Amino acid sequence: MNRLIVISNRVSAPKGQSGAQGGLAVAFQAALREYRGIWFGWSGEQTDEFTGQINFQRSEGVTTATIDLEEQDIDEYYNGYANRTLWPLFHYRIDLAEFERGFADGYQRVNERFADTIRPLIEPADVVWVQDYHMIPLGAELRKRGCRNRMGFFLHIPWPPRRLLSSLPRAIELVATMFAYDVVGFHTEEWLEAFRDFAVHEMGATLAEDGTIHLGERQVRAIACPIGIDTREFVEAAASPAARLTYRRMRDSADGRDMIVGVDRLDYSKGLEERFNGYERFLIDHPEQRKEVFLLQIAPPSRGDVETYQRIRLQLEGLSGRINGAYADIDWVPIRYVNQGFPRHVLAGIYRAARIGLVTPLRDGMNLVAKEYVAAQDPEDPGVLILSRFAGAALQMSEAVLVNPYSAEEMSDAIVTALGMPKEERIRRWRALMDVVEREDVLWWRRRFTDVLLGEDVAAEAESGPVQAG
Ligand code: GDG
Repeated sequence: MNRLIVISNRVSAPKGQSGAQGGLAVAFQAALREYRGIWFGWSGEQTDEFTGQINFQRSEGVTTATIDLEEQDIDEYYNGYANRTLWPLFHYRIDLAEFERGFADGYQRVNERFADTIRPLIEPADVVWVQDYHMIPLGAELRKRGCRNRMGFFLHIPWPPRRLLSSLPRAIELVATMFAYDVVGFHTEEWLEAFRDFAVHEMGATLAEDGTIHLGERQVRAIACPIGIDTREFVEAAASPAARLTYRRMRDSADGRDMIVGVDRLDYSKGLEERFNGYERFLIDHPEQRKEVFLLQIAPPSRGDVETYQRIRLQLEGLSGRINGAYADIDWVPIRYVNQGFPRHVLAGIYRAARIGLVTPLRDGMNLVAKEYVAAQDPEDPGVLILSRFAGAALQMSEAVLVNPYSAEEMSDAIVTALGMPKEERIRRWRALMDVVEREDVLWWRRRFTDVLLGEDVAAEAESGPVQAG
């Protein structure tokens, strides 16, 4: 293969300058370590007038190329269409989705600007891999500019059910642009199935026997390919001096109590309000266990320019304050609510010190926190993962205690189950979970996607001969 060109909304700052990072950034640092190529995206900076000037940087074998965007682009494309239209809609929150033509126009304009800027950098043998919902039409824009390269697209968030997506103005036009790619990937079969359903029933696409989806002249191979974490790196992080120090600090401050931990970007899709309600239900129903536990919720703010995010922040401050006011004692508070991010090593130590990892998004493409929690555990005395059924990760992690995050009672029951779980069962469940986290890590993910993109999976099957029945 020639070079890999990865294109995403944001490009992670070179190592050493980064603070708290999203799942995508963490995944790519690991994925690009081995590849030659370019990682292209928005710098996160604003400029008075868009010039398309590219800022190249090289770090640890990865070249990053970034551009600045104008204020109007940021408002309409990023804060607008990406985060006020697509994000809520794709997370089944049509009540929060805003449909404004200006947002859609800005989204299209920025995708065209990305295409104009990156097109001259793409060489004939390069393979292009576009990431996520910010960049859906980019492939089609590159094709318009004569790009004949193999091109793939991966969606990191859920794909919504057909009837929900139909509420998006010009949904068909948007989805049609996905047929410019050779391969499109989703985390789970569920999201893949919903994509197929839309293509077939709303657009008249047809399914071929080999699984490709055909629309007019174009065909696309659609696959489920669940992302993982850099498991080895995370296991090492959990054994590092910084993690050990944090572990001891947490154990000391827990004062013999069991810690329940949640770590999420402050986002309504993560179900924090429902989580606090579920925890309160546990406190109400089990007064005898009250002072035996506490919940540490780490929630670094995100997308603070969008009003719904300011609102959820206020709601959570109110809710945690109310619960603490109602149940705290002079020597115990039920919730430690922390609005800041921590370095990964510190996070790893916190996970390890927690008896329960409480990961209860209302809807999540995958959820990497669930996997990090498992990877950080002590194999001899692991904690218990409570995981939402509606996280993509639940399909791989069936040995977690699975819950419906909308049900405070189920959440309360799950906490009781986890607190009372015998050590043998904890170890057995953890081993099964860790097997998946180790086997299907981020290296596996990127290899699987790029193999399909290059047609190497088919070549490998052909080489090993036909599969014998029986
Ligand atoms: C999207 C999809 C999908 C969080 N707080 C701190 C911190 N984090 C890190 C976690 C984890 C990452 O952020 C969050 O990843 P998630 O997967 O939970 O969620 P999203 O950011 O919503 O990511 C998601 C993902 O893309 C990948 O495809 O799984 O479904 O929504 O790695 O550790 N990291 C540090 N300090 C913090 O305080 N260092």
